[in-house]
Amino acid sequence: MLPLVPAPAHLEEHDGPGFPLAGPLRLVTPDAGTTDADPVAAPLADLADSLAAAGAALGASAGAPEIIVELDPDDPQWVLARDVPPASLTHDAAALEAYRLTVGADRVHLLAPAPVGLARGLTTLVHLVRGSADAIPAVAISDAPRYAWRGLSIDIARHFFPLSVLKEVVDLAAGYKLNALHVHLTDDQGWRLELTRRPLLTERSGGTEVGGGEGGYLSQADWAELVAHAASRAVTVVPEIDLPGHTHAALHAYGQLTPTGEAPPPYTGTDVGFSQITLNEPATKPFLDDVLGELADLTPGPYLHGGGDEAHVMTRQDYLDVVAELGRVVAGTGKVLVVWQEGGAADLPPGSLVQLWASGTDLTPVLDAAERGHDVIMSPGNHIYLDMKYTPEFPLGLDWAGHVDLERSWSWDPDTYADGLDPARIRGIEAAVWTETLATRDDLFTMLLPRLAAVAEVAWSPQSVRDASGFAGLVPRLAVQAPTWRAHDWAFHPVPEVPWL
Ligand code: TNX
Repeated sequence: MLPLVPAPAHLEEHDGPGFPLAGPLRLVTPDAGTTDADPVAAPLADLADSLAAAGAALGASAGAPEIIVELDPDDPQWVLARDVPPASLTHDAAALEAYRLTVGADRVHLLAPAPVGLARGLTTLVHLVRGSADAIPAVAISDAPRYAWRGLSIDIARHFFPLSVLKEVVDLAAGYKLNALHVHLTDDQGWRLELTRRPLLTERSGGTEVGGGEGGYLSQADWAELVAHAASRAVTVVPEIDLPGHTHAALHAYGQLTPTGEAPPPYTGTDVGFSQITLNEPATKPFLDDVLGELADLTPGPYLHGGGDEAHVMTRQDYLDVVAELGRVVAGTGKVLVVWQEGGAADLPPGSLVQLWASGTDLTPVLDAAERGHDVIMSPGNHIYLDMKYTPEFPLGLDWAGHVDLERSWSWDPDTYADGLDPARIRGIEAAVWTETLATRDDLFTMLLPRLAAVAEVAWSPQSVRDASGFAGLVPRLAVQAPTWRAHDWAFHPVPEVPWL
């Protein structure tokens, strides 16, 4: 058993001695790892740390056992689209995340077509170092992701989580080869990103949250730091402004968005679906232009999430009109729109993505959008909503989508989940953690771990590899992750089915 989550696509274990971890070593790295903004820099630092912790002394000269980290874009074995630079989180970009790693007695050799592939391979190597006693077993790994979009959505609107926690969440996600952090920045209870074109959003709605706590918001400098930190681990940040429902915090800040012109008092409960903005108010279009325009300026990644969920009090026409307007505004910024599944019913710009979430409800908008050529992100609540309780008695979380125990988060196949959805339209999967009931960093990590690691395997590993492993095969690979989580002081739920180390 190799201590790897997610399981690699191809793995051969060889006889003979492995690579010794104690003693002098030589680490040979490419230029790709020399700047902080490079996705190789942070994983290389992790590798150096893990080797030092294992007792290796880096800096040996030629002749010592060596770890060679090397770019080789021209190897014909990589399946690459060579003419255009791929946009992030697309199939072409996923091909760059491939790598090959061979481990023998004298040499570890990591090869990839691009820095992002080296980043993923280094992550594997770090897991091998952490999980091995004296020597990394002799293996040959050839790996690439199943899905291009492998995300986590985190709600910082219901309860606010600051930059420091978000950076840790990036580190956790990247440690399991996830590549998208979707930040739910706005909701009825608060507005969490400073926008200079609309300063009242955070002045009036930055300091409110569920339960009447103090809330908070990300300054523009915080946002830039989060995006840069994510980039250093090859993670793309996808900001969400939830529209046209889930907008009470915006109405509280800018009363002219309401029919009466009056700003309502802040909302600190946990109901959903009661707020709306419509194109019937003349203030709405300028608001959308300002908010989405500035958000686009602040966000280097290609995607803007426009929400679109649970607009329960709107007429269908008002809803479709405002989502179509969202599409026009986002397209005008040059970004790609992502909407929750209900938005699939609207007229969306070509290339927009639709995010499935509500299991057991009407999936028609998703299926129709896919028929029209839109790709789909799979976030079925009954498998990968990590705000669902593990068990009926669990003190944290909700249960509207049922209970999501560890096995449930892992035992499903995105390609066959939704009847009638062409698997070719599935861009990837994204777990979500909503924070109505999660107020502290420990609450948050307790819900993420261990399930996020299991979800990351669903996102990365081929279904055939998971079928061969079975849930029983996942259990020991997860058990060995606990020391790393403890070292970071990340709380986790010690589910009894895993013999935690
Ligand atoms: C549904 S999922 C919501 C959120 C809630 C979540 C709680 C989605 C697009 N909307 O507003 O926080 O359920 O699980």
